[in-house]
Amino acid sequence: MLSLPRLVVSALSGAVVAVQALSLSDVCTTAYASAAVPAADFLPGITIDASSVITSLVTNSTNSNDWYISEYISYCNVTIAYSHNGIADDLVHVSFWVPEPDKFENRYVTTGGSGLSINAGAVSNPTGIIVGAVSGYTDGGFGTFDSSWDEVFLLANDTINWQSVYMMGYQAHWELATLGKEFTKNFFNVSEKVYSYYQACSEGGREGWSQLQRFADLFDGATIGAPALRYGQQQVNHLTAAVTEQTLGYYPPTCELEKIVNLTIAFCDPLDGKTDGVVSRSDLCKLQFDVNSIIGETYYCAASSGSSFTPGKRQVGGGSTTPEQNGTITAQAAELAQTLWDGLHDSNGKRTYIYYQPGADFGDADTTYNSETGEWEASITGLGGQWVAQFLQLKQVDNLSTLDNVTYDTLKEWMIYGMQKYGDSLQTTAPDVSAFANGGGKVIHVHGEQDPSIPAASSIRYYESVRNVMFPNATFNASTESMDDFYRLFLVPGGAHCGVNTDQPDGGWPATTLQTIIEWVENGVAPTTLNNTGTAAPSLCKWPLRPLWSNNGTSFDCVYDQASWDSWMYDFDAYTTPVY
Ligand SMILES: *[C@@H]1O[C@H](CO)[C@@H](O)[C@H](O)[C@H]1NC(C)=O
Ligand SMILES: *[C@@H]1O[C@H](CO)[C@@H](O)[C@H](O)[C@H]1NC(C)=O
Ligand SMILES: *[C@@H]1O[C@H](CO)[C@@H](O)[C@H](O)[C@H]1NC(C)=O
Ligand SMILES: *[C@@H]1O[C@H](CO)[C@@H](O)[C@H](O)[C@H]1NC(C)=O
Ligand SMILES: *[C@@H]1O[C@H](CO)[C@@H](O)[C@H](O)[C@H]1NC(C)=O
Ligand SMILES: *[C@@H]1O[C@H](CO)[C@@H](O)[C@H](O)[C@H]1NC(C)=O
Ligand SMILES: *[C@@H]1O[C@H](CO)[C@@H](O)[C@H](O)[C@H]1NC(C)=O
Ligand SMILES: *[C@@H]1O[C@H](CO)[C@@H](O)[C@H](O)[C@H]1NC(C)=O
Ligand SMILES: *[C@@H]1O[C@H](CO)[C@@H](O)[C@H](O)[C@H]1NC(C)=O
Ligand SMILES: *[C@@H]1O[C@H](CO)[C@@H](O)[C@H](O)[C@H]1NC(C)=O
Ligand SMILES: *[C@@H]1O[C@H](CO)[C@@H](O)[C@H](O)[C@H]1NC(C)=O
Ligand SMILES: *[C@@H]1O[C@H](CO)[C@@H](O)[C@H](O)[C@H]1NC(C)=O
Ligand SMILES: [Ca+2]
Repeated sequence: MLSLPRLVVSALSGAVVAVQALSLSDVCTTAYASAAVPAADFLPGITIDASSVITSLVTNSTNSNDWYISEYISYCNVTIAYSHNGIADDLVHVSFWVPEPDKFENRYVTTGGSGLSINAGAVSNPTGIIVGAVSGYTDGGFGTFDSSWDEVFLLANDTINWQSVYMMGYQAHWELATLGKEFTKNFFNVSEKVYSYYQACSEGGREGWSQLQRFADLFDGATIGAPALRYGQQQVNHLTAAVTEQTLGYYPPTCELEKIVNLTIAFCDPLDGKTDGVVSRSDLCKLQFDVNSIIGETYYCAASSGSSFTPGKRQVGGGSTTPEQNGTITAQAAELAQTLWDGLHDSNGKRTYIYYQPGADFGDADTTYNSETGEWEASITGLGGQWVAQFLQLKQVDNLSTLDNVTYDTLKEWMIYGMQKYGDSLQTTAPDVSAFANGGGKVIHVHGEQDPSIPAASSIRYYESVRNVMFPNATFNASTESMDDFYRLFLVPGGAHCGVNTDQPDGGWPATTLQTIIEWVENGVAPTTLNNTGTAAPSLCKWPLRPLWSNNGTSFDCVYDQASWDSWMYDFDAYTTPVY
């Protein structure tokens, strides 16, 4: 409930004579917004500059993103700057989008970033306005809202800007949401609790978990997609495909990989009980598809010209110019695909990491065509090459120059080095979230089952780590019930990285997840399934249940399947310490 109504009631001579709604333009002024800014010393260690406030009224704008159903929205964009005491030239900007007063529902929502960015700006933020929330994002102190973290990570070759690491890791989001909740209360005169939520995917998903793992009361609910957890492993894993090609000595033409994906989808689509162009059961695909069965199949792709690469932004798929390609799938390509699906192993055959599910696009494995030699060559993926060169080797460059001498064991060393170096900032795998759970917090976690950039099995591993650490003595069913009290995981059949898969469009994406978590938090309605836009998967099954069609694709069920569950479990025996 609001302490003051959203309508301003003017009383004259004791009688109500006028009821006038406050409009957005009434409150979207520097004077009004500045008065709502928390006191300068509201947070320890921080000085908030109320004179920095800038407001702008945005009317009838629209944006689109698979995470919400687009609407025309109006909001007041309020930016506020603050600085950390004792750090020279420190300036952090936060932006709060304020909804129209008659649409405000006593909520605050934070959105997060992707790739090496701490915000996804105008693309993610409408999700909060749509549910009647003040919606916030931060620039992390990296310069402007468009600056990405890598621009400020090094002060010089070999000198880390550690403040930026901790801001990116978790600090900036805690500051943003703590300020955002207070600003929201002040702006709308709310004396009671403002419900607070988080929604973001990929790096933004990692940022979300970084908060739930540390700050029990910051968010009442979070919807988190495909989080870049196990950061030390995750970033280096983008190099696994190129190093595997180098190790096996085979660089497949891009068309050959595309054809393998197409034939994998064709074989695995019906395994879920319905032939609809969507691999809803990539686990059955993993168990049943024999890639050697497609050796000799023909492929053809017309020549194409490529797109350019944007540093710091996640890139999936090849960007190079390719010639016409006409050939047959080779035994080497089949071996490469199987080796990738098996996941990274060190030279002793010990499991070091996991890969994407069969049927997912082979983006990381895409080669580059060298028009001078007429040969296909390994290509170093943007995030993988940059991570090692800049964040591990600490050079002001945005790519590795070569993979010469890089072996599976080198990848393992890099993974361990990154995990240790950034263990308390970026790794984000702390499995005991009992403070969040006991405080009544709820989290809906989703992951595209055919994600080609963060393995779906990564999310399952984290869920199972939380289960094992928090409920070590409970039976499987009892611990599932305990997990259900606060943490529900849904895989999106056919889903790609944080959105609909162009190879399997009918898999769809859940577009009302924030509304669902609000229902759970505010009304106690916990989701047994998740609404989805895809026709192939009308609703999403809650892990550990898996989708299955029967009666020739007419009945849909969520079932438990032990062999499938087992196929998602991995023993990371390359490490001597636990990797959650
Ligand atoms: C918002 O913009 C759309 C597209 O230009 C237009 O159709 C709609 O009428 C506008 N709505 C309002 C309230 O101005
Ligand atoms: C919000 O205002 C800030 C400061 O003027 C500006 O940098 C930012 O681009 C604005 N965002 C939107 C979405 O209008
Ligand atoms: C909040 O309270 C102040 C002071 O009473 C008032 O001027 C302002 O209009 C109120 N704002 C809203 C959104 O109700
Ligand atoms: C793979 O399938 C897609 C969608 O049907 C098609 O556009 C593409 O040409 C196919 N690729 C190959 C190499 O056959
Ligand atoms: C591909 O090559 C084969 C054998 O050389 C040829 O028969 C076929 O027509 C070619 N296909 C295309 C689309 O060029
Ligand atoms: C990184 O450098 C390698 C080797 O020069 C090159 O093959 C690759 O395309 C580069 N990657 C990016 C994302 O620039
Ligand atoms: C930083 O290191 C890179 C890679 O070794 C080198 O190319 C560059 O010149 C160095 N920059 C400075 C300012 O020394
Ligand atoms: C790879 O190893 C060889 C043999 O030790 C060495 O000569 C070469 O310089 C190394 N290449 C790189 C890029 O480190
Ligand atoms: C699990 O059981 C062990 C052995 O009985 C006991 O020491 C431990 O406290 C239990 N853990 C929990 C979380 O209940
Ligand atoms: C565990 O739950 C599943 C699914 O609800 C059920 O089929 C199974 O019988 C339960 N197992 C035990 C041991 O209760
Ligand atoms: C999910 O779908 C059901 C059935 O169409 C609908 O009643 C419900 O409101 C939807 N939930 C959300 C959060 O959109
Ligand atoms: C199964 O469904 C497909 C597609 O609707 C249909 O073509 C086929 O005849 C059905 N098969 C049986 C045995 O009913
Ligand atoms: Ca199917």
